[in-house]
Formats: sequence, structure tokens, C-alpha cells
Amino acid sequence: MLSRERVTGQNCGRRRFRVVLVKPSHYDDDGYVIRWLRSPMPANSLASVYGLIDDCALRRILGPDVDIDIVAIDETNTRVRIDRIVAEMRANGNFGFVGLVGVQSNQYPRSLHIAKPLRAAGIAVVIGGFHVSGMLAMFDGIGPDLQEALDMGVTLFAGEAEGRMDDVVRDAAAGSLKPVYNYISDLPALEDAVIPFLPGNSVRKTIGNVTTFDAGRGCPFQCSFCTIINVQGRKSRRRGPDDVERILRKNFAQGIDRFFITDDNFARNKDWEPIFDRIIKLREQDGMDVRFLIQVDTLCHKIPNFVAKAKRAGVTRIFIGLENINPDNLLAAKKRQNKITEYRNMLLAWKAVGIWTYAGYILGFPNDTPESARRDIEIIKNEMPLDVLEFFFLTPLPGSEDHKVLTAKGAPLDPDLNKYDLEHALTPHPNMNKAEWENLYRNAWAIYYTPEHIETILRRAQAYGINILRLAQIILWFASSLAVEKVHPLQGGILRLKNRHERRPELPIEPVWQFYPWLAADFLVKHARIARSAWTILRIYRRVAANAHLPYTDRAMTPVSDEETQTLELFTHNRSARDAVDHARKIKTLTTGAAAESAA
Ligand code: B12
Ligand code: SF4
Repeated sequence: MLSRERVTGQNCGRRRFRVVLVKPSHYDDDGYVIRWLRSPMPANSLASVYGLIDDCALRRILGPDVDIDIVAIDETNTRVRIDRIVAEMRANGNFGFVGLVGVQSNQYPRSLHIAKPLRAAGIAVVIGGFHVSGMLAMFDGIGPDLQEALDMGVTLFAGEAEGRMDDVVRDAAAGSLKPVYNYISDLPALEDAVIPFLPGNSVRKTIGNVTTFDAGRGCPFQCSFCTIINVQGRKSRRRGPDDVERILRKNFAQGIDRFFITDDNFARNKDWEPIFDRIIKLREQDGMDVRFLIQVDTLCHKIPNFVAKAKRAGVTRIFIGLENINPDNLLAAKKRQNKITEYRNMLLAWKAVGIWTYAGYILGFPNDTPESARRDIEIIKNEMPLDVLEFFFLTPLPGSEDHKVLTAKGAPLDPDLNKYDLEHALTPHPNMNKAEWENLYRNAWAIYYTPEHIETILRRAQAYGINILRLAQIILWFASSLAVEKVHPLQGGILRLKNRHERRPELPIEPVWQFYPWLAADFLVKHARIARSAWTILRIYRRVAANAHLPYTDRAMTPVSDEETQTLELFTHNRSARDAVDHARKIKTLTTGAAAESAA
């Protein structure tokens, strides 16, 4: 638990308003809270809300005699001791509130379980995040899940809190919190907004010296499975370069120099260039060796200077929502901007500057079958120079158009929100039954991360001058997370911690004689498996490193030639892939023809 208690000097007559911020985790399939000794990275949602409350404290918005203390807890790496929160709040006359922060749909049931005893003790509780925002953005009125919170006396916050936190804090201090604060149709500008921040000791409960921040919000595209456009909008709202510099310097001063910029599509942040220019200055003139992971789209390489400036700005990894290689599926999901004809050139543009590529691949689009998805993964392995690939179930997340449409149709949707984590089959699929879909998801990881393909990934990376020891470690993480820990790598961490009493209330508390021997056996089996995978990957790494002097190339590493569009499986595996190639060719002919005419 991390506390930022203010030094108040004289205590006489002063009061302390206590804010406990909890970023909840959720339950695994056995009903236990997912918590680690070290979680992968700090949550930007927690950093944003912490920054906003800290700003309220610094401005003393409750008056000169009231100090605001903030405690920030990320449940993915710290146990939430509800009994202690209740005792501390009680000792303070319940002058304060508990904020359940950045609550996703899969974290909503856990949030209610945390809220219940707090409300019973008379403590004010406010829930914010994508579930509340997504539901209020897409539906008129309050659904049963949100009503359950209201019935407990929990306050709901929808929309973004920049510029709105003063009201919440003042109302909480006056004991007059409203049931709902709904700012979903009034999104704030981010220029000069309070910056996200978490103190270093909170960041250090995660794996590396990496922290997260958003340089902007919103995305112009319209993918039907996406929640972001309905919650954060389609317009680019962004922080200025001065604020980005402040975020970097504040973290750098506490020894943190690696960042995940959480913008869902940094390439469509309208100020990507001034932001990169400022970071380039910090790196090249001020000697700040800061590095970044960013998320981009599959057309980003066509933006003039984008890739070159990303490299100079210290971007070392990019994440792309590749989603699928079947154009029919992409069209069905309104992901029209994803052009399979551009995939390889885009990946090669990043590779040419030595930047690693992560991509997300969604399983369960309407045209997928177990066979077609397996074949598609093999095509990716052979024909696309991708490093890390991660798989997700197509999920109707609350806040998305898919969820709204299916709800309106009365389609059967799994009622357990805890499962809305992109790792469960939640709706009937036209071509696969539930078991087939689940098998496909489990097998997809094994199909991609074979020892042979790991060797190919490392050979390709070495040819581009990428640090393959670091890449091998990340591959170990992604290749073994589901098989060993039974969770997606983005939900994984180092050393899983479980408490016998932290189980979904619907499930029984296991007796001591059953729980602990099982925990010990599980620990041993898991670590044996990790050791075996690590040994396999280490041997591959050594073999590849020993051949560093030998040139390496393969089909995936060469730019797409016109004649390859007739032979590559990526472009010929079905009719719509062939149509996509024909379409791209027509556009090229038309644009080069028009250019030739205007030149004449
Ligand atoms: C960065 C990120 C991650 C990171 C870090 C987590 C984090 N929250 O920072 C990582 C990689 C770990 C991650 C993992 C996952 N993520 Co994620 N992630 C994001 C991403 C891209 C940015 C989050 C963010 O910083 N947003 C900006 C903040 C400021 O917005 P916010 O959280 O809504 O908070 C604002 C308001 O809601 C409000 N507010 C929030 N809390 C509170 C509390 C109070 C008291 C008040 C007053 C106000 C308030 O004020 C805040 C400031 O304006 C979002 C997409 C997005 N654009 O948000 C997806 C997103 C949140 N993730 C999502 C999912 C599904 C996951 C995973 C389950 C996926 C998986 N299988 O791996 C895991 C879950 C792991 C976990 N333990 O969280 C979904 C959630 C959808 C939903 N309906 O629930 C999103 C929306 C993306 C999507 N696909 O739609 N994620
Ligand atoms: S590109 Fe990404 S952020 Fe943009 S609409 Fe599609 S899924 Fe959402």
C-alpha cells in the first residue's frame, strides 16, 4: 500500500480528508483474485486519478485547514485489506472516500465485492472507469449491474475526471455525493490538463522501471468491437509537448525512464510530431535516455516521417491491432483501415529501423473456422516479419457497438461480467461451438510459438540489429503465460499470489488442508514448466546468437513485389484476399496514372 501523507506541522484544528484509490483486479476461473508479487506495469487510470486528487490536495480545495491524504493501491500487485481501510476511515470519522479506479467490465464484479463491506461501514465509495462510462455511453437509463451499485449507495462516475475532480472531492467532504456524475457527452480538452503521475515506490511494485501515460485520447476509426470511440470519442484530444515533457522529467527524476504511451492509436494523435520533436530534443540535446512502447495502426508507416521520428524519439517497440488477415472479417468489424496489402510493408518499415513489433490477433470473427484460423496463423508465420503475436477472443465489450447490437437483438450473452476480459467465449459463434472456440484460443499460442518459429523470429530480429536476448525474454513471457499461469500475458506477472479468503463470494472458501497443498503443488508444477520453456528458448537464443555473423533472410523479410501478390498465401488464401489485392492494384494504377497526367 502506498501512502502520500502530507506533513502538516501543527495538528491542532487541522483535519485530514482521506482518499483511498483502488485499481481492482478480477477473479481467475477458479474464483481467486489475480494478484502478483510484481504486475506488468502501472495502470495509467490509477496514475491519472492519483494526479487529479494530488492536484486537489496541492490547491487545498477543501480549505486551508484540511489536508488531503492519498493512498493508491493496485490490486494486481497489492492486497486490498478492506478491514484496514475500514479501521483507518473509522478512526478519521469516515471523513474521506474510497475511489474504485479505472474499473473495466471484467473488474466490475470484484469492485462491487470490495464496495459492499465499505458501504456497510458507512464509507463513501465512487466507481469510475470503462464499464460505467461504456454502459452510460451506449444505453439510455441504468442497467441492472449499475443499479446494484446504486442500491448499495455507491456513486457512479462516467466520463473523464479532468476538470471535474474538485466537485467530487468537495461533495464527498460535505457528505453529499450525488448517485451519478455523468460527463460522458462532455469530454474535456487535455491541453494543460493535470498530468498522470504515480510515485516511484508504486511503480516499483511492477516488473521494470516502466510507467504509463496518455499523450492523447480518441481514435478516428470505427471498429465495431471497439469501446474507445464510444467512451473517449473519435476526435483527437491531446496533451501539449510541454506537458509530455513534464511527465517525462517528473518520472525521470525518480529513476523511471521507460514508458508505455497508452494512446490507443498514437499515429492518429494530431500532435504526434511536435510531441516526438520534443522527445527527440530531450534525448539528443538533454541526454535523457527515455524509451517508449506505443500503439499504432496498420497505415502509420504512410504518414511522412512517422517511423523515422519514432525511432529518434526512442520508440523501441510498437503494438499494432492487426486483428485478422481475412478481409471479410475486417469488413464485418468495420476495420476498413486494415489493408492486408499493407501489412508486410508496414512491418518492414518498422523492422528497417530496428523496432520490435507486437500485434494483437482476434479469434472468432464471423468467417473464422478452427481450420481457417490455424491456416491464417501459419500464413502470418511464413509471410509476415512479426515478433510477438498475442491472441484474443472476439468479445462484445460493454461500451462497444457489438455489445449494443447484440443486446438489442436479445442475443445470448454470458451474464458474468468477470469473463469480459477477452479470454472467454461469451456468445454463440456461427461456425464453432464453445469448446471448439476455446480450443482454438488455447492452441493458437502453441501454433505460433513453436521452437522452430521462435528461432525464425530471433534470426529475423538479429538480422535487423534488434537485442535478441531481451526479445527472447518477452517471447518466453508471451509463449508461456497462458499455458503456465492460465491468463493472458497482459494480465500476467511475476509470482502469482493467492489468498484463501479472496475468493468470489459465490464460491466456497476452501479448507486449509485442501488449499495449501494444492497451492504448493501448483507452484512446483508451474515453475518446472517455466524452467523447461526458459531452457528451450535459451538454447534457441544461443544457437541464433552463435550464428550472428551469418547473413539471414527469408520470404517475410523481403518487400512485397507485384509478382508476389499472385503467389503469397496472405494475398491468395481466399476470394476476398484476392479482391483486396486487385483493389489495391487498381488504386495504384489510378493514382500513378493521375500523377503522370498531372506531371505532363
Ligand atoms: C493501458 C491499458 C492497459 C494496460 C494498463 C492498465 C491501465 N488501465 O492503465 C494493460 C496492458 C495492463 C491493460 C490490460 C488489460 N486491459 Co486494458 N487498456 C488500456 C488502455 C489502452 C488505456 C487505459 C487508460 O489509461 N485510459 C485513460 C484513463 C485516464 O481513462 P479511464 O481509465 O477511463 O479513467 C478516467 C475516467 O474513467 C475517470 N475515472 C476512472 N476511475 C475513476 C475513479 C474515480 C473515483 C473518479 C472520480 C473518476 C474515475 O477519470 C479518469 C481520468 O479521466 C485502455 C483503452 C483506453 N483508451 O482507455 C484499455 C482497456 C481499459 N483495457 C481493456 C481490457 C479488456 C484489458 C484486459 C482485460 C485485456 C487483456 N486480456 O489483457 C487487461 C486487464 C488487465 C488489468 N489488470 O487491468 C478494455 C476494457 C473494456 C471494458 N469495457 O472493460 C479497454 C477499454 C480496451 C478495449 N479493448 O476496449 N490495459
Ligand atoms: S483502430 Fe483501435 S482504437 Fe481505433 S477504433 Fe479501431 S480498435 Fe478502436
